[in-house]
Amino acid sequence: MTATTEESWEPDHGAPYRPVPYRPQRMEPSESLARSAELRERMAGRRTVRRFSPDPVPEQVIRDAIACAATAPSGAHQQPWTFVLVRDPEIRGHIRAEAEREERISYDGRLGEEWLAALRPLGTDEVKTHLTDAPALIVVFQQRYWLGEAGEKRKHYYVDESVGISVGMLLSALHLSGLAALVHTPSPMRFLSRVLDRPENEKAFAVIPVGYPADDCQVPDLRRKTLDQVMVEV
Ligand code: IYR
Repeated sequence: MTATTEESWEPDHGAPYRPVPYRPQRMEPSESLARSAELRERMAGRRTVRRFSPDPVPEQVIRDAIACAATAPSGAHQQPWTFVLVRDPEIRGHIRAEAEREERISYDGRLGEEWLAALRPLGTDEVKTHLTDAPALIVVFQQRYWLGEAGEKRKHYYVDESVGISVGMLLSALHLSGLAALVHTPSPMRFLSRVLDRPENEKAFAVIPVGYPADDCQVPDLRRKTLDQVMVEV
């Protein structure tokens, strides 16, 4: 399959959309069932990885995953996201140093005892080797508002929801393409705007190291809630 050719998009404030037909071919229920069962199993195999191999990953796979994430629905179709792909080892080192500085303060008590207790089973700490081991970081920014070239501002709606959905789609795309990832949320994340030189309307949402698990990678022996525990039928 060839890559989709894309036309660039700019917000056209207030202009109505032209309705166009949407009639995807309906899938046979048996085919749907085969696909949903396979997807369910593949998604159940996704694990958050904290120990990455430095081996490079095919850059196009990451680009495709970001393109998938950018198909997410968003409030008023404002698409309030920017995905910054960082491969440069020096910048990753810089991000790691700044993240660890903040995390050290967090783990030394800023999080509070209840939060630290909730994290203890996972064994996370302030050492963030994944930021320099993984060959790529995707730093996701939320566009808190739209900023025009002349400095005009417009509200964006449901930004947290929209960007959260797109990150979920990003993680699914990465996993289904064979790459491991971690959602890292150094807190506070303001340093990322400075290090990555992002405009004032953007706020960091998460840092997502991407790569292959290290050969000696281990993950916690955790279990997920069952379908019965998460789903209620009325
Ligand atoms: N942001 C910190 C702490 C942390 C918080 C939660 I909630 C986690 O699920 C994992 C970690 C860190 O990245 O270590």
